[in-house]
Amino acid sequence: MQSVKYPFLTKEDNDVYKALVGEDARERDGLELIPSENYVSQAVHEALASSLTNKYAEGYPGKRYYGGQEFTDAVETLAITRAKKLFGAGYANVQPLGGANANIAMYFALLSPGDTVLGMELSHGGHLTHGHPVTYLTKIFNFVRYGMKDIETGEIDYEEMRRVAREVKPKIILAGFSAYPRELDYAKFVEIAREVGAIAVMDIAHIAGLIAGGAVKNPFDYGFDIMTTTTHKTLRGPRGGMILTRESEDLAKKINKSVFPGLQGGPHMHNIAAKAVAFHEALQPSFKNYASQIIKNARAMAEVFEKQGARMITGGTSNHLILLDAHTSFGISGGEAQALLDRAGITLNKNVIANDTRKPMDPSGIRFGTPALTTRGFIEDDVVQVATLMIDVLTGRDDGAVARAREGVHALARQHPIPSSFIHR
Ligand code: DSN
Repeated sequence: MQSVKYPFLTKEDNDVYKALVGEDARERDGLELIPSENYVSQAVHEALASSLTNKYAEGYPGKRYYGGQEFTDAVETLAITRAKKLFGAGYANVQPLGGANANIAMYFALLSPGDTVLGMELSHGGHLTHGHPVTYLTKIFNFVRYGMKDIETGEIDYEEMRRVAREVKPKIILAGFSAYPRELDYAKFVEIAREVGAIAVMDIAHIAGLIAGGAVKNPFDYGFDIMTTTTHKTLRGPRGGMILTRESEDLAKKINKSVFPGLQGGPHMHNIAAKAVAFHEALQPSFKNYASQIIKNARAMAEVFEKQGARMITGGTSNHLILLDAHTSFGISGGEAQALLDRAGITLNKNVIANDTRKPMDPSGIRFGTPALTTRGFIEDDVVQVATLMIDVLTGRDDGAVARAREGVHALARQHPIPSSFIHR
């Protein structure tokens, strides 16, 4: 029997109810290719809906400002212990409300106003919180850039990075990205950081699940000092952030002070409970298969676009995402490609590419990936069909092409329902 979703909302707030069932249907009937999105498990949903949302818990386990902390301490300690095990970390702070908060707390823990951070050029795949001029961070800290030497292969210009690092003496060398499809040379980053006396930090938000599942390298194994992350992307947890410290107790203490009371107030304990659940799931052997299948699927999609002669930034992918130059490949902007595919039930996002000739609000690129489809059980043959449907839409571009693709999308969605343990009830 079909369980009744939202039994109280149907009676008490029909407007919100309608929006929620609409989103449920969108997620169920369409194909989610935004590479930073995923489906959380029923167990994670249950933790998110728990009574811990009612509780204030400023402080850390065993050291809180308010009473009644028996169960908040239990879930936060579980989340910390599991996070440390997943990533081989000495210390974990699981309280950041998101990836931006995690990065801001990390900067304020390690820097004084005016200090320099050497981070990845944003149009080469970096992130807003790595020092985009629209963020307040640039009013306080000085951000300088490294980038790719060769956009067609994705090779980072490490020698230029070393030269700039020697010149500007950054306090932090920041690795990590939100739109870069290759692995970084972690040993090189650490070597340069040590040479100039910088702290090596990696923002692993996009690939945290791939690291946890052993499908890509772990920057801690190469000597990175700190890793920041979100918990809701490939790691498949609730929305939120986390900061991991490899071994320095001194750095970990600074991070804790910076998160609370420096930046945030009461931690969202229902969310921390959900993080603990997600970390438990990521520690299971099946998560390794999930992580490696994400990459196999992304590669299979890239091969289809390669055969089509499409231009992918860095020439393909070694992780979960593909950054495709829609303008060169199909003669349309990233925004037009996103809108066309949206109509067919395929969700992805327009994205700036390196040396983009178009404006950020309607850039040349589209960014897509396989974490959410892989949770639905898609394997290589299935994602090849998705890529083919995408090409049909991007080359056809008329109502007929969109309608035909929409049928194909619905058929694939029906063949791969969101697993029952991942449906929100
Ligand atoms: N918004 C995230 C992404 O899509 O990559 C990064 O913050």
